[in-house]
Amino acid sequence: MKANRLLELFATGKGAVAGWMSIDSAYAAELVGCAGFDAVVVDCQHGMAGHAQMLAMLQALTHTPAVPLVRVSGNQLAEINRALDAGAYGVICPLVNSAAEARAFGRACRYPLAGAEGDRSFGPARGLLVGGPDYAEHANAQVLALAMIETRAALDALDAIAAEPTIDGLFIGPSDLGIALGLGPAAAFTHPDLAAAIARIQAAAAAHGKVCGIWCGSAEMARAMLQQGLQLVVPGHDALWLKAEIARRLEAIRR
Ligand code: 3PY
Ligand code: MG
Repeated sequence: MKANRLLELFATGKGAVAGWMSIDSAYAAELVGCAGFDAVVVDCQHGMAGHAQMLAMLQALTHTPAVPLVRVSGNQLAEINRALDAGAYGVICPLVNSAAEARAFGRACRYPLAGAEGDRSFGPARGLLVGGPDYAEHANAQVLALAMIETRAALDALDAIAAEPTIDGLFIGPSDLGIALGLGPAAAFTHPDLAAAIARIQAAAAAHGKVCGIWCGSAEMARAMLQQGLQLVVPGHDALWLKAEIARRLEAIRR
C-alpha cells in the first residue's frame, strides 16, 4: 500500500502543515494540494462539501503530493467508512467527548483483521485504487484517526480519550474550545486559559504516545504551535485565504 507520508513525518519528529478545504471544489482542492502542503483536509463538518464533492476533491488530490484527509460531520460509522472508502488516508472526527466515543470513532477506522479491534466494513473502492491491491493488509496501520478535543466534556475525559488504542491522536478545535472555556470562539491562542488547555491536550497526547494537531486561524498561530511541538497545524482554510487576498487587493487599488 502506498505509505501515508504524514506517518513518516511524525516518526521523524517533523511537524506537518495541512491545507483545509471549506469550498466544495475539486479544482480548488487540486490547487491547494499542489501548493506545498503535506496534507489537505476536506471539511465535511463546517465546509460545503457533501459526499459527491468530497469524492471529487479526493480524486483531485490524488495527483498532488498532499495526503488526503477528511473531517467528517460527526462520529458515524457509515460516514467514516464512506470517507475512507473514497480514498481518505485519515479522518478527523469532531466533538469526541468520551472514551466510548473515541473508541467508536477509532473502531470505525479499523478492519477487524489480524486480531485488530474494528468495525470498518470491507469495500475500500478508491482505497484499493490509490493505496494499492494490498490495501486491506495495511490500511489499519496507514489510516490516521484523529479525535477532536473541543468541549468541556472532552477536557474532563481527556486522559481516557488519549489512551484509546484505536486512535492515532488528538486534534484541537480552538474555536469550540474557546467557547467551552467561556472565552468565545475568537479567543487568542495566547490567552492564558486557552494556552493552558492546548498545552494540557498536547501533554495528554504525548503521555500516550499519540500525535497532536490543531486548527489555527493564522500562519502566526500555526508557526507558534509547530514551535511548541504540535505535529499537525492548519493555517486557516481556502475561503479565509480567498477573502483575505481579495480584501488586500481591493485595499491596494482603492487606497
Ligand atoms: C474549532 O476550532 O472548533 C474547529 O473545529 C476548527 O475547525
Ligand atoms: Mg470545532
